[in-house]
Order: sequence, then C-alpha cells, then structure tokens
Amino acid sequence: MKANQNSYALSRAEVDFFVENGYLGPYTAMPPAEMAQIRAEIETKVLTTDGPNPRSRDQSRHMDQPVIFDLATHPAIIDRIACLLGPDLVVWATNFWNKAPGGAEIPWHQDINFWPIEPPLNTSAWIAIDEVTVENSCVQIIPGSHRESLPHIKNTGKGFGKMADPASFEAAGAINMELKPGEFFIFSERTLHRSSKNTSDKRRLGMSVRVTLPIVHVNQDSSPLHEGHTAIIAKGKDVMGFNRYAGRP
Ligand SMILES: O=C(O)CCC(=O)C(=O)O
Repeated sequence: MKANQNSYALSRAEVDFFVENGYLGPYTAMPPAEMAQIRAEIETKVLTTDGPNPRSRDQSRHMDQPVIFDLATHPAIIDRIACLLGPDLVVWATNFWNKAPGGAEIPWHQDINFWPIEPPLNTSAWIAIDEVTVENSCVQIIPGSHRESLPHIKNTGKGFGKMADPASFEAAGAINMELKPGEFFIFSERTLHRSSKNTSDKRRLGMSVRVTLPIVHVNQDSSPLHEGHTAIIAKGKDVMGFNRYAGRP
C-alpha cells in the first residue's frame, strides 16, 4: 500500500503547498468535546506528576502516559505526515507548551538548532489542547522560511537560549495559527516560528510531536532528551536499528 492511500491522505496540492511553504493545516485530530476529555486527563494525571525526563514534566510523557502516546500517534497526524515522509515513521519527541497568562514570548527560531538529530530531518505537529488564539499567544509562522537556514544568536536571560538573528529575516509575512482544541498544524524543522507573550487571562496548552525517519540517528541521552529515553515506531518498521524504542505504556 502506498503511503498516501490512507483515510487522512494529503492531496498532491497539499504536498506541494508543504514543499513550498513549510507548513500545512490546521487539520482536526478530534472534535473539541473529545479533546476536553483528553485535557481533563492531562490535567489530573500528566501535568501534576513527574515523568521520565528528570528536568521537565512537560517532555517525553508518551513514555509513561497512554493518553499522550495515543495523541502522539493519532492517525490524523501520522498518516498525513506519512504522505510527506513515507511509510516508516518515528516519533522521537513529545513536549507540552504550557503558557500561563503572562507567560513569556518565545522568539523566532528554526527548531533544528536545538535538536540532537542527524541527518537534520523532522516534521512536527503542534496540537491544541486548549483553544489557541492570538490573545493567548498562538504560534506564528513565516511561510517559505524553511527554505533557508538562518544564523541563530544568544537570547540572553530570556529562558529560551537561542533565537534567529533578527537581522537575517523579514517577519512581515507571518501568519497566526489559531486553533480549536483538537486541531493541529504541521511544520518542518526549519520553518521559522514564535509565540508572543500571553497577554490574556487564559492558559495556552499545546503539545508538539516530532516525527522523523528510521535513518535518522537520535542522540537520545542528550538534551532536550534524557537518559533512558525511548522513541516510538509510529508507522511501518525500522530496519536500521539506530534508536531505542518502546511501545504503549
Ligand atoms: O508553543 C510555542 O509557543 C512554541 C512552539 C515551538 O517552538 C515548537 O513547537 O517547536
């Protein structure tokens, strides 16, 4: 069966749009009412407990929480990414983006500057757990920015270590990825994105799912991953054997 013969198949026009613009979506993984149930479980079982990453409760919860494993491997996400990357897919990281009212800006960046993967190939899905609007600081992206690797400089004292050098790009064409709970968008490892300070009185909770191929070496013991980290074979098979995996917890 070809990768694109599934019920979430991308059209050729959507694939071309991704190649041209470095993002796709929003798409719906589940209706808001279903995400409300998942959100309740995340609030009671996940955000309030320690997970496998000793530095952060927000990372790698696919390893210990079935609800997060299921979200990260949802066919609405994985089958669409299969239309971009092919039939064998690895979810190598999951992390929450939990921005409380007043939460700080995340500066413009290209993710590949932060990751221990080689070759540098990844497609991410950003899933809205809360409703995400301009007011509570939705992610913004710059279409087409993935076609160039930009220099990154220190973002001293701001909690997010690096940012794209503001002298190296033009943010004028940025678009806002506003999402209903259960919606997500897809973007590449070099798509420039940011989010502003959360100036609303509403939390903005989302989760990123990072998807790559079995040919990619993931340095799983290194930050932002951690000792004992396991990835997921989300679709197809891994005949390479470079990385550590585990199934549904
Ligand atoms: O949620 C945010 O504000 C930033 C998200 C992000 O940087 C990412 O998913 O790579």
